[in-house]
Amino acid sequence: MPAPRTVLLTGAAGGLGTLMRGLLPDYGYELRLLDLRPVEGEPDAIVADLADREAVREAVRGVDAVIHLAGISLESSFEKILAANIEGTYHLYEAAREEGVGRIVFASSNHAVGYTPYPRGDEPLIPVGTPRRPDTFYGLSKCFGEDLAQLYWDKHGLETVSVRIGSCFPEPTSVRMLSVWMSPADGARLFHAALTAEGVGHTVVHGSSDNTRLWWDLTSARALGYEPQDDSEPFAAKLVAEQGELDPADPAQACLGGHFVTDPPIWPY
Ligand code: NAI
Ligand code: 15L
Repeated sequence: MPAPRTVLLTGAAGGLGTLMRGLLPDYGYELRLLDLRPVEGEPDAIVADLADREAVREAVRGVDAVIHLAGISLESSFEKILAANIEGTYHLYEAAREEGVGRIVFASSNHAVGYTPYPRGDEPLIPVGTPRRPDTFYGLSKCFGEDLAQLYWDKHGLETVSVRIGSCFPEPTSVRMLSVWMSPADGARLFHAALTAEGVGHTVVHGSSDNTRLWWDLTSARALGYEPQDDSEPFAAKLVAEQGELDPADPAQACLGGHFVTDPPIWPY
């Protein structure tokens, strides 16, 4: 696949979309933007709902690849998740297939496997092939997205890198996030690797920085050429002083997905 240049960024008005709008142009990409909401300072952004199949098809027409961030990014009702994350992602894949787009980078989430206990002591890092254990309807929708990606690769030759993102924010804000944090700069490095690596088929990778307290294995991400440069540890002393170390005896602090495993999820996480 020739290196992509024009990339559709869905969810461009959101937190991660805003960070990536700032960082990805430095890698030489021309971004086409889409969101349900207007994108501040971007009058040319496409304002459309993923429910609008014609608009989605028009949005993907002529792009080399898609970074798919749009959707509901926390737990919600099943009906809302169904429309935005499940049907919406299906509409995007159908549009990409119809328009001959070669690759999608799909924003999956740690919450697809959120009930997985994080490693204790010397236990091995969580492998990317760990069984799915969604912690919410939201996490379930990310399992669907990963399986949809596999189907479209096997059946239609449309490639995807599914990035199970940990927590991509300017700084980690909880002790849990120290283990799953992906700095925005590392996020851009990983998305760039996912867009340019050869022959990815459908590859699932963990999305985080090279954190001292890392919980999961980054081998498949590194195999794409991703070389994380950041580590959350400089934020650790302050967060641990404020919040204490995680208590694995507390169900809300025992798993990869943190408070998402509780019913209902406890915010903040
Ligand atoms: P966000 O909630 O800030 O942004 C999501 C954007 O999608 C919003 O601007 C929203 O308007 C748009 N959107 C929602 N429904 C839509 C629809 N039906 N049609 C078109 N646009 C729609 O979320 P954030 O943090 O930027 O996350 C982006 C993606 O990455 C999400 O898919 C999220 O699940 C995933 N992710 C993010 C993580 C993070 O740490 N930020 C961690 C794991 C996954
Ligand atoms: C996610 O999947 C969410 O989209 C994001 O807002 C954070 O909650 C992140 O996971 C996390 O687990 O910290």
